[in-house]
Amino acid sequence: MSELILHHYPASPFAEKVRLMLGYKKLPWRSVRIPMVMPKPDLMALTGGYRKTPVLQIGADIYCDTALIADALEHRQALPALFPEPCKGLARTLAQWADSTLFWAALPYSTQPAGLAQMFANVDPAQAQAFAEDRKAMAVGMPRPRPKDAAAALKSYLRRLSDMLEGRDFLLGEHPNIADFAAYHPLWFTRVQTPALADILSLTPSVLDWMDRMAAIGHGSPERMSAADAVEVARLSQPLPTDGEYFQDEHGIALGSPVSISAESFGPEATEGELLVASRTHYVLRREDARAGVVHVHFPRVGYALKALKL
Ligand SMILES: N[C@@H](CCC(=O)N[C@@H](CS)C(=O)NCC(=O)O)C(=O)O
Repeated sequence: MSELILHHYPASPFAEKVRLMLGYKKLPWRSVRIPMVMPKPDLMALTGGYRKTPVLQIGADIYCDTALIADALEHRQALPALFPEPCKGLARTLAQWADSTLFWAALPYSTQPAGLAQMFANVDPAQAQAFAEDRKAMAVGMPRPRPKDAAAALKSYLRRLSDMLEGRDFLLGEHPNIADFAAYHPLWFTRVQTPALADILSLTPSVLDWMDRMAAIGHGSPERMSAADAVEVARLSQPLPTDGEYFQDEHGIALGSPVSISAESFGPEATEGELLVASRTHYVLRREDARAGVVHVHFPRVGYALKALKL
């Protein structure tokens, strides 16, 4: 079986979500460090355009977005479950709220000037400037709350999480599930990357205790791999067969058509390829890359726009 290769960088909250899920399932994994800003040529060889962090590679199969990466990990190893019965619909929905609403309160709060100053304290100012410009371009068209409004929203959300933790160790019971991993990473960012602003978490001590329990899960023991070696793994691998996948046509686009897929918000960079799979939950594009060879790039349906390419 091909190794799990995570393309990520340490300060990425969405990557922290996946690192902990890998640790929770005790799955062995390889760690490839990617740049925090564009350009990302080695990642592009695999994804063909998608530039967000993290990306999971299994041989010549490339999984974009942590919602889909969670499904891929569950498929790889069912237990302990990220989507346990009977609350998997609730857990997925709570996770979606956390990855969007909670994340987009915690991030603007943490990246106000005092937080950015701490994040980039030991870094060349040109790098901090490049980061700010890169993220501004990614967030084009997105409303950004002012720090005080973000703080007010974040306090409300922390109280909601605190309410959920009354009488139990994790958000929906005695074990963590996808909702815990999704709610944890935006708060991890505030606590670990911008501690100057982390006092906000002390207002809800039960949330802090839960964060300690989540942190204790750990990342397992990843082994480093170079980006060039990861591209070579893709080149030497065959993508998994996709025949027999259910086809749900929402767009009037036949399988085999040239298409593009892009995130609906934050980071408009598209991946282009041949539509191989459009199941109820995900898409697979086939693309051929000069360095990586034939790769299959996987995206979730939710949050992504599928468009036919006019040739
Ligand atoms: N919906 C995506 C969001 C991923 C995301 O926004 N990641 C941030 C880092 S935490 C990002 O890509 N930032 C820009 C970059 O790393 O290039 C997911 O669940 O994977």
